[in-house]
Amino acid sequence: MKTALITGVTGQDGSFLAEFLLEKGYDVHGTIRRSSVDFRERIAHLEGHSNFHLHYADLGDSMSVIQVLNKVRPDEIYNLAAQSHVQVSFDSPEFTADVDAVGVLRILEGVRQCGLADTCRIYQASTSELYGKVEEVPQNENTPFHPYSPYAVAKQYGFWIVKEYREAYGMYCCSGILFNHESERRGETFVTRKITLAAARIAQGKQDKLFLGNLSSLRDWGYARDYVECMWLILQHDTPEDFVIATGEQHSVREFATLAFHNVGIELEWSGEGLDEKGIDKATGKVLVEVSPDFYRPTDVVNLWGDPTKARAELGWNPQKTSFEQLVKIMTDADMAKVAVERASENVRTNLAEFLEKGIVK
Ligand code: NAP
Ligand code: F7E
Repeated sequence: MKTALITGVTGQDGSFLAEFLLEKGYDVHGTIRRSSVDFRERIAHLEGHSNFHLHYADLGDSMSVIQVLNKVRPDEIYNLAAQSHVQVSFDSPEFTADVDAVGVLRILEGVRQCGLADTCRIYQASTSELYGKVEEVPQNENTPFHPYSPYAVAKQYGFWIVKEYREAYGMYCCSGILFNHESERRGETFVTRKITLAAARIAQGKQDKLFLGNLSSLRDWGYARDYVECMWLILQHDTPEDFVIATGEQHSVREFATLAFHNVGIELEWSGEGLDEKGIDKATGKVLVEVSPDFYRPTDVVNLWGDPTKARAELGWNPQKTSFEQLVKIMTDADMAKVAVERASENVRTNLAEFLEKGIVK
């Protein structure tokens, strides 16, 4: 039985990867952080599984990293932990650099200090944000980097330090350059989930309007469940190499919103430009989507489009397993159900309060 350590197991990708590795028969260890509110929703269903174990560690704290490495002595490490929100990286650039850049070094050096350099394979969660202000479209493994946010600059250090440890010490460590991947477990402030949740709430009368930033931004969006398979495939490859993981298809934020609202029964039409652009409900004429400068970034990456040729050829990975339309449907269906459950429990609470007031229940 192989042993895997996943940093960032409570995140979107970490939770899918833990499920995937458990199904493959791995002993899976994940790192968690202490917080005043326990937020383990994405992995709650795995707790209690005999091959699933949690350990406290923070990528900003070398001692905790070394401690967990020594205890677990993994065959494979998936370093997914990061401050992963690009807009937040403009507000917390130093924290982002510490975790997303130096944190990677702490893992690599920790592996060496614990005498695991010859046996342990390391996957680093790299990102299409490295291409940033893109120098070529679509982007592949040879496209030059031009990081365009504090997040991307930190991840660029992570990418190069992994390459350095591979070349300097012959370690099996590599980066997956993953393009945006989404799911029903995506954090609620990333644009896709923000849209599907708002569409569901608007359709069920729980929200009036959605405010977004740059509607013309283009992304290559895939399904996170498909992408974690690739992380594993990268570590099973004969030689440690870096791979672009993407669908090879590109869509705008506006297209994503149009489709998400369509899925909840609302047809949007767009009118105006820039900050004045609005998404209007064709049936009622009501403005449902507006643009707010609050969601614009000091520098924004607007043209990401990946070329997954190498991953398809060398890893046998299928980049088109889940289509864009299926992805948006999975997310809108899940959010419609979530909002319906929330409404039902609100109704139960309201009815109970009314019954208590009227003395119907005591
Ligand atoms: P996510 O949902 O934001 O999860 C991030 C994880 O990192 C969480 O488990 C978080 O723990 C943990 N974390 C944050 N700071 C930490 C620290 N100082 N020490 C230890 N753990 C820490 O991100 P994701 O979407 O799953 O992405 C996974 C990785 O892939 C990230 O490195 C991200 O940058 C990268 N990536 C993501 C995408 C994408 O489209 N999703 C694309 C390319 C690359 P808490 O739950 O305690 O906050
Ligand atoms: O933004 C635009 C925004 O925050 C996508 C992370 O997983 O993928 C993710 O980073 C685009 C940007 O993701 C809103 O300006 C418009 O152009 O969903 P996002 P991201 O910045 O691409 C990469 C690959 C990672 O590595 C990251 O970890 O959408 N946009 N309006 C908006 N974005 C947000 N968040 N909110 C809006 O209202």
